[in-house]
Amino acid sequence: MSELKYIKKKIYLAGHSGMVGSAIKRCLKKSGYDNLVYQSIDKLDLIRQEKVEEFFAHEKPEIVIVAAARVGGILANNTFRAQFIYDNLMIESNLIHSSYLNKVEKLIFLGSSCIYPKLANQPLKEEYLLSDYLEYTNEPYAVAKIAGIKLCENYYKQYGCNYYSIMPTNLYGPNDNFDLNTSHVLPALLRKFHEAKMNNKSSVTIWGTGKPLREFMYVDDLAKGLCYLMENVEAKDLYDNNLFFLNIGTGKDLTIAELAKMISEIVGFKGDVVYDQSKPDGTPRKLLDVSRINKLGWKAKTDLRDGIKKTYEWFLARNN
Ligand code: GFB
Repeated sequence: MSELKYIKKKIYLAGHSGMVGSAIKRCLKKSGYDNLVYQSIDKLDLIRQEKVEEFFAHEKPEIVIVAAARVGGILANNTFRAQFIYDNLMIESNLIHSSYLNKVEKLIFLGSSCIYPKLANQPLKEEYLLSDYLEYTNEPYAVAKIAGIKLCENYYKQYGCNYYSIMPTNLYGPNDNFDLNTSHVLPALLRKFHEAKMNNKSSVTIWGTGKPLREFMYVDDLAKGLCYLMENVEAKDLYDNNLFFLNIGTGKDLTIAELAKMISEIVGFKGDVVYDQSKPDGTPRKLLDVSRINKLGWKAKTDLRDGIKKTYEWFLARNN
């Protein structure tokens, strides 16, 4: 007999082709969950309520993981502001409500550490949610993600649904987006330093002042954490203890300038770094307090330098 209580359940993984979803898919398959369903966006547009309802009525999943979202780095968030709020509100509302209508047994919703107030005390404890104003560059995305947390919480409170949210820190790894206009900082810097080295450039330009602090977690760690929580933590374990979601991160951060140094060493770029201060810094710091998830028995394992090396290998294999 298997020790995993959900091993036979039909799991619908929304967002299976993105960086996060594909890591969760790898982890579930490796752990032996083989009753997975997923659907590509051309077959199922999660923004369309009717389509999502039809899909759920037909597939009848027992567990739902919400890794589908419109995501991007600081510039994409600040530019496509309407799309970031609309798409994310629609996707999560459709998935959570359809789960309720179809009696899904368990749902885990993935948010982001940008839900916290811009100037909150550090490290960010779960209870700091909604205690002050948000960072402007990603306010639309953050408001949508906060709505997702509140959907889960209140579907539990009113209907008893076993739904809860986890808030990952900044993630990186295989299948990340390396488009310089829409990506997050870590893949952007890997690509910039790599291309500068290949083209014998004397400098690389990075955005902002280099002073903001960020925490980065390898996406396979997030996937392992999610699989662990799926098996071991139920909604009532959180809500009955006045916890409305769980942070998931490494608990360590570094400045963007330090990150740039680390990436330039890994890539082998020897030139200078130039700061383009016309670009925004975003929030000064967002380090998650991970003591709650650690107490529940889970810790991130991958060292940042090792994770960046693996990501660079993946990038090279795709780009050579
Ligand atoms: O990763 P990133 O785009 O997003 O930027 P956030 C982090 C920091 O890196 C900012 C700086 O201070 C950027 O100015 N940076 C330096 C760069 N060079 C670059 C570059 O070439 N590209 C990028 N993208 N940044 C996002 C949120 O915030 O993080 C989302 O907008 C989400 O909502 C996500 O929460 C995890 O960490 O500032």
